[in-house]
Amino acid sequence: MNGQSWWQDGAIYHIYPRSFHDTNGDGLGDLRGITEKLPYLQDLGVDAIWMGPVFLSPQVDNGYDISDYCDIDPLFGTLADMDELIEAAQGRGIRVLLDLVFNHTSDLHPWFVSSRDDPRGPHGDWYIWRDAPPEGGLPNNWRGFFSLPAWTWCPRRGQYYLHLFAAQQPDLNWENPAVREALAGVARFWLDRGVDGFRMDVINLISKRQGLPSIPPGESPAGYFIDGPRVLPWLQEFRRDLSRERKNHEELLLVGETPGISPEAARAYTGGGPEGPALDMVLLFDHLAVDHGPGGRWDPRPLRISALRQVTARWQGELQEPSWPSLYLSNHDQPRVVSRFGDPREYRYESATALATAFYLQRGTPVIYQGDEIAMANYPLASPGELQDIESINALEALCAGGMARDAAFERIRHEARDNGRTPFQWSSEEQAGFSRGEPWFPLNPDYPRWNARAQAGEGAPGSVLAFFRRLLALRKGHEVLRRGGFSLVPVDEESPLFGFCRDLTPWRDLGGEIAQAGEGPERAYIWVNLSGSEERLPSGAGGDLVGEETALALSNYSAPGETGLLRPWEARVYLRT
Ligand code: ISL
Ligand code: CA
Repeated sequence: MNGQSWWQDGAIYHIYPRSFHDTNGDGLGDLRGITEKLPYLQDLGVDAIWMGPVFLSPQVDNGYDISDYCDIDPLFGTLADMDELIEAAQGRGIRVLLDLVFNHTSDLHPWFVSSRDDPRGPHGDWYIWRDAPPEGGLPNNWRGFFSLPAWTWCPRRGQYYLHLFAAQQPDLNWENPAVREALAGVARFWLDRGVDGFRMDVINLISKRQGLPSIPPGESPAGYFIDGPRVLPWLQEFRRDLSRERKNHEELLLVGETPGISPEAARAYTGGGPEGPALDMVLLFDHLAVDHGPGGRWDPRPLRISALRQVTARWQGELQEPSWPSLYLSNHDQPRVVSRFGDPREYRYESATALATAFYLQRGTPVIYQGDEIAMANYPLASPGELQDIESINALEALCAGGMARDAAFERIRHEARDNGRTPFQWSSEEQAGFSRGEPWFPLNPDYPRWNARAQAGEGAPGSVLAFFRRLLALRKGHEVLRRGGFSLVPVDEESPLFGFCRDLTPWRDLGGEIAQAGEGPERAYIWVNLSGSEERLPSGAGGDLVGEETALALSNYSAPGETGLLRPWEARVYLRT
């Protein structure tokens, strides 16, 4: 429930379990590995962990294809390991969020097996089945997220089934109340074991337009399978269901992962109502499209900083009270942010810390992806054979099938491949970076001897991104204006690489344009970040000249003091007026 909630004050750390820490030498991170590293996370200053799916799964999509929601995959450990992790984390003041993948199951889930084998049985209607159209072809023209048509023929049942992801990830039929009840039961199972909330995978895809009509050419899937008609009532029902049974239900955190979401839908899902919001936050995607060309994700372009400013101002403006934004720069589906928006060669420390300052001090809850706090970079993918992720492999094939030469296609894929951000965590300069005693499931980034957590551990370690993250999170925690204050972007020239904004405790006022002006307030913060490798002068007027007069420098990613109105390459400064 919005208001005075722990997650608005806190920060979330996103763990990709198979790549975090391996304790039994099988090359895959595990639950015990997370438990072992809790002191590291406590030191960093995070308030919750969200871990990717660790449930029983054939691992076609690294755990996003679940065959039993209420059991742990032996790859990661046991239910007892999970209980231990929950207790140990909470004992250190760290809450635990699980990843619920409720749009689809694995095709090996007993529900799907039963649905496939017995159309008239108890699960016959639990998935989305359609007859082959008499005129041939597929039931409609929907294409899924993994470069595939969204339908697969099932000879056994003699029908097609819908899947917005891999064929091994059939979509559940949420129209059936028994499905919704079963899923709520799964959530209750985990709440009873003590977890504090959930990240809900692609939750705005659960409702499909009635009749499943084809999408007219040129139209977006919005309203067809994105933000469909019943997402909101179903989520409200889900929240009600969980809240009824939970004593401290206002503490329960529900975060929706919502690709392609519209501002209206985002406000509807998070915007309150008599029983509180359906979701507390949503994970947005527009800021991760600012380096995409017209061909989308597989058409990478240089970062457009003006677009980043625009998208930020737009969504900060859209998600006013009672909505609350989440702030993230990368995750297990994205390339590493320092490689993508920063300069990993010349200014790795500076650009990693600058980007963190520009994002995590906006209004909202930081969601930090494992490894970003030590500036982990993209894996140097050299050939298609190194790709392991189903999305990239399918996309490569699709580009080639469309007539692109294989080399050219791979060149596009390697920038954005999800594998980039999935390499094992770099704990130390020891063998296998201290990640595992065995052979890791995916090779380590060869830069680990220099870029690892141990090398950055000391408070005074020069060029320590980790130490900077600690200071950043502590600063946010220590100042109400950085947690609760309103946000206004400071205008700069279109071509400027500067990213500047003000946080202010007076209520946000829309002055009609992209920019709202900060009002009078007891506490105010100015954040200025240079997203380039050249020196940049702060603009005069509109905030730039306020810096330094009545304000004090509270944080900077350079140790030597600089000139007041001039930012050095990738310099980030936080000024506070108290
Ligand atoms: O990021 C993406 C598009 O830009 C997609 O790769 C991603 O599949 C989409 O955002 C949904 O992601 C979530 O659901 C998928 C799973 O593969 C992702 O790992 C998960 O985060 C299907 O469950
Ligand atoms: Ca292991």
